[in-house]
Amino acid sequence: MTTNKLLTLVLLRQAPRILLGMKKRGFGAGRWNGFGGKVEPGETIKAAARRELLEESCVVCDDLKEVGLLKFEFKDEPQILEVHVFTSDNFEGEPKETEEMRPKWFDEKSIPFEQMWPDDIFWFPLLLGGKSFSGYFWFEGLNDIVKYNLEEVERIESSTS
Ligand code: 6U4
Repeated sequence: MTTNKLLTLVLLRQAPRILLGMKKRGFGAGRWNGFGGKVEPGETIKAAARRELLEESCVVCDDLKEVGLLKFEFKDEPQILEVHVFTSDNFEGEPKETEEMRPKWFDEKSIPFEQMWPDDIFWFPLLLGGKSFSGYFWFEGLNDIVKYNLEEVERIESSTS
């Protein structure tokens, strides 16, 4: 039986810049990514997104908008990762380096896709264009996408957030 593991991902924007963090340990270490992690039992997905952002970057954001729902399946792995993507341009505090992440602002025109998860290059243009999106990516290992679906949607229907 497959189960879904719920994860969050927050991309903060301050036009024309976007905040990424270099993941220093754990899943996806060595890649630039948004901030996020696992949803704890009893926690809403949005609350988890806010908490992980604060823990990993010291930034407070009470104005997160859910814009993406991405599912990742890895060959020979029963668990599907269900990543809820949020964005905001309204937050408080200066991003600070933590044990997990080294934050850095990037110009939206020079996003380091070659040092990011390989799916990001597909859905970032939708995020940057202010669209909502839903996607499914099938991986073989951590670097190769064997198949994917990605579509723009009206809004994210998320009963749990
Ligand atoms: P801990 O609790 O430190 O062991 P860890 O294994 O490091 O957790 P965690 O909780 O930081 O993982 O969550 C992984 C993060 O990576 C989440 O923010 C979701 C994000 N993520 C996972 N797969 C991704 C992918 N294919 N593309 C992407 N982000 C992804 O852009």
